[in-house]
Amino acid sequence: MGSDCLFCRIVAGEIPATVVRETATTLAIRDITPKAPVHILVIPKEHYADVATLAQGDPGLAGEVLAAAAVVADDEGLLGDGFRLMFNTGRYGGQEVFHVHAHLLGGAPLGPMLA
Ligand code: DGP
Repeated sequence: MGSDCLFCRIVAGEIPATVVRETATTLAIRDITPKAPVHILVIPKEHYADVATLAQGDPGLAGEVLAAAAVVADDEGLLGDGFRLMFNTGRYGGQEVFHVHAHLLGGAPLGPMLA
């Protein structure tokens, strides 16, 4: 994808971000508009538009995103009280950035999902 994609540009180092974890295939960054005390985005470095495209195109990489999210949740001290991991997908899902990213949210009670 490249220059048109915000998260590809963050992966490339062209746009700054607060990186909390990096692997060969994934990057975890703090969300610029956090909706919880901990709000981190976990993305594959390779461009996939959304989680369905990623899971169908490279299920192994999808697993690496989940594994990275679990490590970050542990690093952030979220495993005891729990956290929310979610992928907004497509227009009805409220997705705004079309480079797949898992939202890792925690650090306070989040309430019911569809309140
Ligand atoms: P979504 O609606 O699921 O596509 O969420 C996109 C998220 O990306 C939203 O929570 C705000 C975040 N975001 C947007 N622009 C930037 C940016 O430049 N840097 C970082 N770190 N996060 C961003």
